[in-house]
Formats: sequence, structure tokens, C-alpha cells
Amino acid sequence: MKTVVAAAIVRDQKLLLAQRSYPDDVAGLWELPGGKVEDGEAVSVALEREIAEELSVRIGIGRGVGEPVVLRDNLILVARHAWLVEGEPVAVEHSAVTWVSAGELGAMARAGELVPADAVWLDDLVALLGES
Ligand code: 9L3
Ligand code: MG
Repeated sequence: MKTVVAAAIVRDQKLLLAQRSYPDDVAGLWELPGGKVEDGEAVSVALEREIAEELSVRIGIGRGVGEPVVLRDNLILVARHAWLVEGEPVAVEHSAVTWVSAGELGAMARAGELVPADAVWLDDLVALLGES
């Protein structure tokens, strides 16, 4: 079992979403950015590395958000609360990045614009935006 870790990066009560460019079945849908934890790598170290690679920013990392989600191919997906420490996000591997309010996130979920795995966390993400 491998772990995939994703960042719920929040600023000014908005959540950062990144638009996937691959694979075909999810290209165009929006996700919390992140990627696979390498063997022997701490989850938080993996998330800092993935976000630096994908968005060219440094983040601080907090608590877990939502329940782990089992993905199809022996992968478990987890999310962590995060915030920007240095830089402005750039879509290096994604098609685009955007900041959304809780209301906008809900509308995107209802429209099927989120990757299915992340859509499970809608209520948790809305709650996180309410706290921040
Ligand atoms: N995945 C799902 N939701 C996410 C992320 C970051 C990743 N928020 C899934 C997509 C792939 C797998 O995890 O099946 C590995 O992610 P990546 O390395 O392609 O980003
Ligand atoms: Mg990724």
C-alpha cells in the first residue's frame, strides 16, 4: 500500500485548487495538489516536496483533513491543512491554479468539477474554510 498526500492550502478563507492535466479520465478536473510518498519518506516531507515541485512554493503543514480515501490502485489518499510560507503558486504540472471560497467549492462539487477522490472531503474542506 502506497500513500498519496494532498495539500488543502488555505489563504483568506479560500482554498487553492489545481486543475489536473493528466490522465485523460481526470484531466480538466480540479484537485488538492500533491503526490506519492516515496519509500521511507515522512508524509509531511513528501507533501513539502510535491508542492515545491508542482507549484513552486514553500508551505507550512498542519493537521489532517477528512478521512483517508482508498484509491483504486492500492493507493491511500490523505489530506493535510497547509498554508503558504514563501512564493505564489504557479501551475508547473497542472493546467491552472485557482483560489475558491466555500460557496464556490460547493458549486464545483455539485457540477462534478472536482476529482472524485477529493470530492469526498467537501464537508471537511468547507469546515476548514470556516475556521480559517
Ligand atoms: N490523486 C487524487 N487526488 C489528489 C491527488 C494529489 C492525487 N488530490 C490521485 C491521482 C493519482 C494518484 O493519486 O491516481 C497519484 O497522484 P499524482 O502523483 O498523479 O499527483
Ligand atoms: Mg501530483
